[in-house]
Amino acid sequence: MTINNSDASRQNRPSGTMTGGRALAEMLRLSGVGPMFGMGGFQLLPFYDALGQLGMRHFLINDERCGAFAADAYARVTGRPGICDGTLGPGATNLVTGLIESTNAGIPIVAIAGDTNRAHSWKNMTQECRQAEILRPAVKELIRIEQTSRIPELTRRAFAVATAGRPGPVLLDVPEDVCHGSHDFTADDFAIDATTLAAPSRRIRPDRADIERAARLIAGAKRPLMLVGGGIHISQAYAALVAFAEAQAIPVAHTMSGKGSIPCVHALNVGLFGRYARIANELIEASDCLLVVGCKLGEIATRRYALPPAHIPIIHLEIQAEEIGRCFPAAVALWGDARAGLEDLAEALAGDAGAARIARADYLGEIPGRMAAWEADAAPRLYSRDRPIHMARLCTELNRTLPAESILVADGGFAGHWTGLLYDTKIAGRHFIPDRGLASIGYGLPGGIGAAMAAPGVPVVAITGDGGFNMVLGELETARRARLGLTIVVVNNAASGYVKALQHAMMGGRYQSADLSEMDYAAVARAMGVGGIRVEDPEALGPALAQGMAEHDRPTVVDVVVTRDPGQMLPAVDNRTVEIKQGDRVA
Ligand SMILES: Cc1ncc(C[n+]2csc(CCOP(=O)(O)OP(=O)(O)O)c2C)c(N)n1
Ligand SMILES: [Mg+2]
Repeated sequence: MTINNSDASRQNRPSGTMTGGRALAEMLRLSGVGPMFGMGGFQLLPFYDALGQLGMRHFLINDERCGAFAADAYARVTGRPGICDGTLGPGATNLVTGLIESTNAGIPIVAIAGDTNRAHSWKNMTQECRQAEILRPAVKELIRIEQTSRIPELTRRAFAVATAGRPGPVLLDVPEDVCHGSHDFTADDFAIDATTLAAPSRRIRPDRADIERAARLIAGAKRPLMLVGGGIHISQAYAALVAFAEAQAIPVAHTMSGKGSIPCVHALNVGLFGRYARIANELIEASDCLLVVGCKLGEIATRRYALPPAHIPIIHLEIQAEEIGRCFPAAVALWGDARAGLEDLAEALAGDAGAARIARADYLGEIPGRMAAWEADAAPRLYSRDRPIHMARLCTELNRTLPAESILVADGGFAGHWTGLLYDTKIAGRHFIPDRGLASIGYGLPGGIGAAMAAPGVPVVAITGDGGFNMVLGELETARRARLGLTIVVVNNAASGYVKALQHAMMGGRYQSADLSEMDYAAVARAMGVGGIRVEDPEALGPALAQGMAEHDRPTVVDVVVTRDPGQMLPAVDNRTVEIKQGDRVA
């Protein structure tokens, strides 16, 4: 452990008698955390009081789930653990959905839950529930703090776990008496391990012999292809990825989480693969070697495990050893950090790079033609003048209007799938943030709040379905109070659209519990004291987005009236050609 023993850090450390809540706040202060999101209660009162006294930024959220979502997005943008909290019982259980998102997506979080006073636990205390058992499988690690004196040590441990290996959320479960109780601390108690304050805290390199085997396989491949996921972002392997791809002339396809691993506009980026794709699925079928990096090869990425074909050898570079071979056998398993592994592969293949580029020139030469054919086919939708507005046109306008450094946060419904397929990031990095860990609807707005706080001065746009927006509407109040210049695009189809589209495709158009009221979310926004623009004409999209992004201290809702036709909702290039066989999941 590298304890930060610099003079500045030592002088900053508190000492003396203080409450557990104060000690927790002091540890977070010394750890340099960003804004925190939560809703208070009796158990954590000393913690809240200390936050105020220490001048730390903490935002009251209207639903703890949204606090967890906001912390998740904050962590994705900064790489530093996001912080959220909830009171015992309902506060703690409301955190579950958000924390599972972070667990599944590998995002570092330190979450805090108050718990009952142990002098009275299990006597029907108000709001008491078996929260530790409920939360334990939702997080990477749950740490129950049993002694006030151990708060600094166990907070240090929470950061260490959150940022090590595959990052994830850690829940500190703090009984009321531990938080309210006092202890005489020394300055040394408040040591900080500076190496654990951002993920990844440590990098492990794949085994040398495995790198050599992988390098031989790649060297012999005529049509190698990289399939990358969110692990590139977690590892911040951007430079290593683009350098390797360019040196070896290997195209890159990505999952929704992996978008932005290399810029979407890069010549080697062949777009999304899996359930929805431009040309990447065809390239997978025709490949003779797949290098999978930081990607779980889960259901959506593999069209429910139908891709890739079994005969194509897979090299799987992954930080979590047991994920390798879980869904598809790996010809070569590379256990390690994405950046380190790509650097090692590049080095192992450096001598052959020139010859590889010449040998693969024709292969790479296919890509522009394939992309152009795809785009010609998709053009009527990408540039559609339809009213209600076509989703593809909305994506085109996002591509035209959002500047390179902006961040698009995409909610779990169609908003995420359409933009996953059609939104183009212009630079590498976390400029597209979908909640694919658990794919809950309702992430868009609170995720936008977290991202906007993480990147002040950068335009942040959150795109969400009307159903997802309804779920978390109260957070518009949070965004207003926080004076965030966040733009929220509501995909207003007056429906739980994904469900409706599936019922259209698979249930003969019998719609059940799939319709929402016709609403004017711009008017709702204005009534809540924030900006609201209703857009029904596709030509008005660009100016509305620009107006939203020009606001710096209040949010703007851009309510976009999109198609109500469930036959036009699925993000395939051509919705009319969906073929359904018994038992198929078409989308
Ligand atoms: C919490 C949660 N409940 C249910 C679902 C299943 N689901 C996926 S998309 C979708 C439709 C959501 O409607 P909306 O947010 O309006 O998006 P649309 O599909 O209409 O664009 C639903 C219900 C989910 N992803 N998350
Ligand atoms: Mg909808």
